[in-house]
Amino acid sequence: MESITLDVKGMTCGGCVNSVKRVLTSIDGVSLVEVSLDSGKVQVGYDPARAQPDQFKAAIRDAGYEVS
Ligand code: 9UX
Repeated sequence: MESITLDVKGMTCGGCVNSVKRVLTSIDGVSLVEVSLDSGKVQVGYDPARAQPDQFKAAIRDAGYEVS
């Protein structure tokens, strides 16, 4: 498993955390999602043969949050 940590802006409550977790977990090849509401850090563990960080960023943006 590979892991990347993304900086996400715009999560303001537990519902936002759950939304981000849900969209990321639904991506094929993602095996771990940890979200910190306080820091905005989102750690994604994934199989690089099946998933790519660009997909994670697109999914987070589609859900309505900013990611750098
Ligand atoms: Mo909480 Mo986030 O009510 O879009 S779910 S602010």
